[in-house]
Amino acid sequence: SIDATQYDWQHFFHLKTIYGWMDVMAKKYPDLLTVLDMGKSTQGHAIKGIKLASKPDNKAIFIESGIHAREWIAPATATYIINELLTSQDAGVQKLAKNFNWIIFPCVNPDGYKYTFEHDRMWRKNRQLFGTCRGVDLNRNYPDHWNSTGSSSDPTRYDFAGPSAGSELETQCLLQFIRSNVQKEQIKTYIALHSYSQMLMFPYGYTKERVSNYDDLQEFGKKAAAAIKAESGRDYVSGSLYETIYPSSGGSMDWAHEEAGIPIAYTFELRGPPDSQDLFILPAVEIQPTASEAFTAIRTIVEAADEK
Ligand code: ING
Ligand code: ZN
Repeated sequence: SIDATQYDWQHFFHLKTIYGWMDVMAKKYPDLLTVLDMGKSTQGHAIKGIKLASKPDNKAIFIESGIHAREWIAPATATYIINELLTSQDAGVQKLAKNFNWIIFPCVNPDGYKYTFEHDRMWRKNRQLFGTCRGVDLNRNYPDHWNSTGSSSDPTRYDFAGPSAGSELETQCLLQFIRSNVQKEQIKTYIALHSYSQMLMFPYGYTKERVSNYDDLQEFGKKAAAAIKAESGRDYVSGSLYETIYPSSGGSMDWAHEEAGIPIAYTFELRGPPDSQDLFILPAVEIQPTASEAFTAIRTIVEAADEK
């Protein structure tokens, strides 16, 4: 275990270290950064995040990561983004930090994340008990067309939607946080980080019908993919989740767009490893370039939407 002051983007870190690092940064930047707590997980871990606010009346961008435990690159990317917003010398990044508020929760499934460090690297779900097995896929548990496609009613499955819509404490924490802050904080952009597949996806996941702002979301997504290509040479595909990866319902992004009314909503699938053994196990040397290109994509989307 390492000291939170030695946090970096060459290693993956335990939940405790990520939370410790956020506390260290909040102490270092007291005028800009506040540590937030959206409530407790099934096993009683706090779901902590940060708010970076230069001006109280800025519009806000919300970023959620780690809903799937084994996708370690997602929380690492979220902390990278926080760090860039606070420390970058790039004038464009400084402008984004000044003109938008950022609410970032790196680990919205803390029980699962902890479990992947201590017991099973490939665990995906939360750790809720169902008889002899465990876990709800939190990205199938949201109350929007819940369990209608691409999810399962079987608790032994990796994509178990849960016993009912919004049944899980982790889901309820996020629902309640967004519901009570979406207007107050003017949250206009919602980003969920996952791995792997190199995709920039927007609603819907549950149907092939097009969202009302499909053309805008496709345009911003294509611009973001082009910006990544220019930065790292990597190919990211942009499109609706349904047409890009696979139909699935009950995801956080569909809910954020449909019920919370957040117009700009994306789920990113970040890099997988170069050799396809265990596709969720990305070598730590890939953190920096992966996080950097993800942040480039977010910048591109936010700037393109702002210009409209
Ligand atoms: N992919 C996502 C998953 O939950 C997704 C894709 C996103 C589905 C949003 C539904 C809603 O399966 C990974 N790799 O987790
Ligand atoms: Zn995922």
